[in-house]
Amino acid sequence: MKNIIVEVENEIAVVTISREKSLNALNSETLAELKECFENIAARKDVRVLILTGAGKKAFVAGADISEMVNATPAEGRKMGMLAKEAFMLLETMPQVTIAAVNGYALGGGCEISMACDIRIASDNAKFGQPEVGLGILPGFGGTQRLARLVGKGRAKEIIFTCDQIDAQEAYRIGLANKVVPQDELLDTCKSMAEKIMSKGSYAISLAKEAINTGLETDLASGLTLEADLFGLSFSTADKKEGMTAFLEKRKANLTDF
Ligand code: DAK
Repeated sequence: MKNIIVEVENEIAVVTISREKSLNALNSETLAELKECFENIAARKDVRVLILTGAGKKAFVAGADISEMVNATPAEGRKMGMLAKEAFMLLETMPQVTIAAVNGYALGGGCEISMACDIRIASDNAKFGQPEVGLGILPGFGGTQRLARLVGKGRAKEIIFTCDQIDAQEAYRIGLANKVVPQDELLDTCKSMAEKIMSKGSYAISLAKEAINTGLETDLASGLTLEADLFGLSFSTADKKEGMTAFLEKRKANLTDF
């Protein structure tokens, strides 16, 4: 792969978008590589957490690649949009837990790809924003949908309509970032959160992720029914037996299902 680096260690995949000269802007080639990478990781049993980050200390992802978009036809724009939609959906729905390590600018498509992750941890120099309407387009990689779901309709409209950049502390305050840490500690913080998550039942976590993601897109009664179904399914696992037996025997559980 030319534009991304994938490193797997201790069941954690660190995926680095590596186009530092253009602040890791997403061109079609990078989106295609991300799609392939997410497909591969989703099928792997030896990866339980994916951490997504950008190369360098300045940017996570400064958006879609403007130099590629400037002369794109509507058909090319649509193709790029579909590629991003497929890649982002894979990221959002994969059974693994996904953490965006936001190490600088997360603008436009950069903010949008971070929002397709389960959790966002920001470095203290991170800046989030949706500058698209200043370019004569609107957020098209899910920004109008995911931002409103994360921070509410009013705040999402303000961020999108004004193009204001939100610093890391403000992102934390409004629920866009889960945590803010010094830049030097960003990756280690993400990895220790990953380790904590991996010490729990990975299969149960994947079911909880599905219940949250799908449930939030439906009415409460249907969401609760889905939760009950997945709850029932969790009773079929070895982890459920081991987890409960370990509690009763006052020992640490060894949960292995995934
Ligand atoms: N695309 C291409 N190149 C970019 C870029 C981008 N998004 N952002 C930065 N660069 C490049 C700059 O052109 C510059 O290149 P050189 O001049 O060195 O060759 C290099 O990265 C360093 O950037 P700056 O010199 O500008 O650095 P500064 O520190 O002065 O400023 C900045 C940093 C992040 C504030 C600034 O670079 C900036 O404003 N960047 C653009 C941010 C932006 O507007 N992002 C949103 C892009 S629009 C679609 C759906 C969705 C989308 C597209 C299509 N479809 C459905 C089809 C998404 C759209 C977007 O994301």
